[in-house]
Amino acid sequence: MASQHGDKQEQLDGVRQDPDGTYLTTQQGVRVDHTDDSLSAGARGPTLLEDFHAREKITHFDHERIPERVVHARGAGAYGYFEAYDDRLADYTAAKFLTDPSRRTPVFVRFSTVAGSRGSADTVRDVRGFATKFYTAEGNYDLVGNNMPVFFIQDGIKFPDFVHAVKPEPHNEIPQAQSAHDTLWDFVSLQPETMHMIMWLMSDRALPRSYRMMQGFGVHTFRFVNAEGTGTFVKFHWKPRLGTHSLVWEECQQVQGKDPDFNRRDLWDAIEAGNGPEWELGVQLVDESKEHDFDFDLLDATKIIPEEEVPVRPVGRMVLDRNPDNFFAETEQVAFHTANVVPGIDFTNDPLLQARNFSYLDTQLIRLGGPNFAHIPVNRPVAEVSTNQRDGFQQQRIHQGQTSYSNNSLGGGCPVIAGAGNGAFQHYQEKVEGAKIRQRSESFQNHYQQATLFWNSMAPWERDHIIAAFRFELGKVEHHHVREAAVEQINRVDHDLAIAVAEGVGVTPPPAAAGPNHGKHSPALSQSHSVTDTIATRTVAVLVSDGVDQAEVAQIREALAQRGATAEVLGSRDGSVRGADDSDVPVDRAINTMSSALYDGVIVPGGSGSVRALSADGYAVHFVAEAFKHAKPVAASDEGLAMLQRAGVDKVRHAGEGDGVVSDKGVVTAAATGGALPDGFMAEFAAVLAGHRVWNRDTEHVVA
Ligand code: HDE
Repeated sequence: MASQHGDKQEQLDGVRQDPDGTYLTTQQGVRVDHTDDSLSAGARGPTLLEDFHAREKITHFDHERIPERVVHARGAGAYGYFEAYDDRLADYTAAKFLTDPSRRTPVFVRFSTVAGSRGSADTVRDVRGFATKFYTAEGNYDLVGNNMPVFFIQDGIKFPDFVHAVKPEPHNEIPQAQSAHDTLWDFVSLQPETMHMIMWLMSDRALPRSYRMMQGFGVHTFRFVNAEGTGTFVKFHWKPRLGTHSLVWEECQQVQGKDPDFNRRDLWDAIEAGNGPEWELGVQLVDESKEHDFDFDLLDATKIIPEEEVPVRPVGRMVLDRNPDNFFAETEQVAFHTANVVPGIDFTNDPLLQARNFSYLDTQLIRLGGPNFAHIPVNRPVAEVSTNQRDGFQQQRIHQGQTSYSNNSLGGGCPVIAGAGNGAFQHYQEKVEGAKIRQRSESFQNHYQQATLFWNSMAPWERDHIIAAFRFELGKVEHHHVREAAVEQINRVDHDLAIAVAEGVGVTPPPAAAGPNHGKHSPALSQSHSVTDTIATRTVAVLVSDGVDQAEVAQIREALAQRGATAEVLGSRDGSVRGADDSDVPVDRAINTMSSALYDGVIVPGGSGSVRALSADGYAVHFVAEAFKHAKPVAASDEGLAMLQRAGVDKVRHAGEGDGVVSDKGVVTAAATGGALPDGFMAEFAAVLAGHRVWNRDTEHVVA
């Protein structure tokens, strides 16, 4: 039976519990008449042991916590579905969910940061996890990826070393959710295979504007296997419909205080508003005969296959459209595992992947308390499960019958063993030989070429951000020799980059390049080539006070709503302000509770009283100045132009009387509007907003 989107939700309906209309009971179902005072011997006397309700309530509370994930502890998840575009991949894989366009396969996706603990902030400089569980009709398939296509290390045996280095330092547990500290950079400078991933980590990819606006990658080279048993190497890519966009670092740091749940809230709100995010799944396919045709090893997870060499082939799309009902039950208890594969998808000998295939099952045993975690509702397949596995903590099934072994005659031979003809997983028959040794392959030794490729492929503004990131990170390193060693590694990536970093962190710049820059580019790596044709789901702040031109506010709201974006009216006070015509203009939030860092752009409408009040309000002035500094679209009309002057947004051209709409470096203005925004004002603002940020502003104004 083909699995449909609803199946997983129907299954979950069986365990969902709504307290509406119920009486409070104990875990045993006994109704309780009082839950505010313990049973005691006299109103001021000792509490009695026989108070079963108090004991149960406190005991359960005492045991509410489970270990957080050793990495990727902080995350947010949602349900949705995946559907393949067509059956063309059937030549390569027997995986039905990728080749049967009539199926809607349910999914659960969890996004995460890596280094921070469960209570840390969202907008840290870090890799983001992008893990997808496909509840296919043939069993669960987990694609446990990241938002960067490579990894820090090549062999899983180094993972504990790497994670110990990046996590808070062991003696004082400082710093939380930061890579800017001595142990990480000490590790990096002594482990050159990290350099490619370090370039990604120092880039804006580490600061996603939204989980909905980041790519996902399977990272490893996996193997497709078709119905005939023929293998093809495959790399998985997720591309977001809304484009790949990032915050700027200063903004991230502010958001950590103003709204530590920024990315989590954004995902939740978008789904609640019916704007379920969408990604396209793509694959890069490499014929087995071409395994050795590259200047890197396909089994090395610190390398990409440049998209210009092997194009990404679109396969299908995924939409997330339902938030979980309960964070702990679903998002916290979901258990991903790279070894959860279905017929048609298999592994390669990538030594990082091999270690992962051990680690994920192992970690669930401690995290979820025993071997029955697959019975937890979010982890349950929609495919039929029938094993001979029995007992264990928290067994949730009641297995009937006398037998729990194969082969048996007493149970009629059930469960029966399937063959290839009725859907059994067939391991790819790879021929392997070799001596038993501990040795990194020669073909894994080139650690810098793709780090340089990444650097070469960046737009000038992306390079500025990378330099600033290195300077920030190494600037936090206390040991001078660690800074020096890191700069020495950077010099092997690119000499100019090394000089720029060294100069910012008090290290003597390397006198010469460690080798020539190969000069190769891969345009697909730059975020400047991402989607810029939509403002759907963007949020724009509209600053108002008493006397604001109410008609302009209405026009702004309308124009943004038409394009799928939202205006949030921020007032000098909450509730409402008075319009120029004395009408009530509703306010969504008070300015002083928010920050420009939480918005994609800002507009100051006209109205002399309003602009006079805003110009005298430090929060409002700072709001505009900061949005400009963070390269965001800024717009003002009529008297609102004075606010731009006040905020120091004065080195761009502003509209004068009779100019109509002027747009200069993302600052959109119109003068003497007479209370109605001229045609084209909001269209121009929307066009700038669709570009996400205005990176060609004078760099002296823009923060990296
Ligand atoms: Fe993970 N990783 N990992 N990892 N990883 C975990 O599993 C591990 C690696 C990734 O939302 C853990 O259930 C080892 C690469 C994601 O629940 C653990 C190695 C990539 C998530 C683990 C790696 C990832 C995890 C911690 C090196 C990108 C979060 C809790 C051999 C392709 C999944 C858990 C979620 C989580 C081990 C490397 C992605 C300990 C040993 C490479 C997205 O099992």
